[in-house]
Amino acid sequence: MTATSTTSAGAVDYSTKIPNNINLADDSRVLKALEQWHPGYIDWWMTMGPEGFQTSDVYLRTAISIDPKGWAKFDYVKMPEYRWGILLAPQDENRLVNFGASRGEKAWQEVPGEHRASLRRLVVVQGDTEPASVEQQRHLGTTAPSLYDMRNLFQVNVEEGRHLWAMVYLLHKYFGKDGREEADGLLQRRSGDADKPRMLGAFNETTPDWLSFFMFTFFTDRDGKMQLESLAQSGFDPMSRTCRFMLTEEAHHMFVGETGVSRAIERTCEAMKAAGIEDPYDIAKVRALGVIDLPTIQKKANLHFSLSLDLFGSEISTNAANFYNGGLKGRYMETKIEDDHALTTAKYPVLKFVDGQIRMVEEPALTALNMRLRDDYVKDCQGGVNRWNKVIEKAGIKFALTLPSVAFHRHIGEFKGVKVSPDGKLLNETEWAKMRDQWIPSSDDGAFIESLMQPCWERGKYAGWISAPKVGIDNKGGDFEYVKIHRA
Ligand code: BYC
Ligand code: FE
Ligand code: FE
Repeated sequence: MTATSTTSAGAVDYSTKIPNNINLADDSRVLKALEQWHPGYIDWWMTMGPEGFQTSDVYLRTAISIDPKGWAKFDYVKMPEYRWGILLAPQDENRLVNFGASRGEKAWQEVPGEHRASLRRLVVVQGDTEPASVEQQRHLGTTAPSLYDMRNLFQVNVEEGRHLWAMVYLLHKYFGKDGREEADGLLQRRSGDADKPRMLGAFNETTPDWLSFFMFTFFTDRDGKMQLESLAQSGFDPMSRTCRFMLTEEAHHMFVGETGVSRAIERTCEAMKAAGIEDPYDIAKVRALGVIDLPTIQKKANLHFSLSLDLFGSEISTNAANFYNGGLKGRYMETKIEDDHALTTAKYPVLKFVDGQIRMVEEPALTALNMRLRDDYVKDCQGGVNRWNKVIEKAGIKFALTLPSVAFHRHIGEFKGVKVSPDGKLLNETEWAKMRDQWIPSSDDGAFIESLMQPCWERGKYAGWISAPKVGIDNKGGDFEYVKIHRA
């Protein structure tokens, strides 16, 4: 890798311990703070990162520039030696605060005092999810269905690690002593820990198998995309710049999820066809083929969709209103929307639980911003589901995956505490208990999927429940040795 001493034209300086494109060498205070944080990070990575593969050589991409064209370089890397760095999209001198009460001001290069606590909160919540996902996924390497998939898992993991670095940089650079404390806290909480859990619900759930991993990267990384898109609108320019670069990495995570589920579906349909099974609900027969039946794939989608919806917070939120009014967190595609960007009088329809009924209610748009972002998210999810259904349709099988009602299986917001079916009907506890296992993976479903999770680490081979990808990574074939396994 060539080291560059300047950081012009988006190039990343790899000559320093912490690669960056922000002239960190000239900012000795922050450099020192990050160098002090680094060993704790490596410690965390070694104990909570991919278990059993820390000495393997993984064909990873590393960012060498933030130039949209050709920013990545591929090579074999041992994960603990991955060059996690600080990469920000270029600064635009003319950028403005584009929404809220300060609309029209020059974008802030420092944290406005009155927004300090809110901004720090947003940075910490965002930062907390990144290591959480690595922790959730740490056992998956052992059951990888191919070297290709294993490599994709590890690519996602190192990039989530870098996303943590991105938020830690903001904390160290802009939030002083309490920023440093928060940065340390990010290495102390643990996904699923009873005493020190991660901050948001979905990040304390387990990711027990590869279908869950693909659903997670499809549904939950997509929440990541939506949240980063709204933070990329921030009037606090360093936040915007760092999120903009993170979004370029996020695209690959969602690709891994969408194609992973798609390949599982494809393999199931193919096996059903070959065995002459027409009925997708003939679950015993389908499972006997060693593939995941489509109704179980639907259940996994129901689970991960509902958990991910919880990540948007309450439908009606004064936090969201304050974040927007303060110019800290915008809407998806904020600058493309044609309105006053202040939302002082606008209304927005919100699905609520009122008088024992599920109803659409007009609410002030400002407090309904979580709902709005969630609506944009649901649309984005639907596109992927439609592409999955094309695979099923092409195989000539009569089955379609659907997104459940947004009121189904919720733990945050309007619908927490009520039982609702995937098609949006209110249920009593008895009705719910009777149907639950038809809608959300049961322990039997989990055990069946687990039985399929046999490692398949031979070059060019794929586990029986998933088809080979259409194309490899970096123009390599499906039989490329994406991971050279040296077990620790
Ligand atoms: N679990 O006003 P409310 C990603 C709390 S994923 C637990 O309704 P608000 C990634 C809330 O904090 C993207 N607690 O919500 C993906 C608040 O507590 P306080 C991560 C929750 O504040 C895959 C209270 O309930 N980024 O990047 O409008 C792999 C009332 O909250 C939850 C972000 O989330 C929950 N689900 O919105 C790797 C962006 N929901 O303050 C990475 C930054 C709410 O009263 N975060 N609460 O103690 C935010 O914008 C907001 O914090 C939220 C919540 C959207 C999460
Ligand atoms: Fe991330
Ligand atoms: Fe991600």
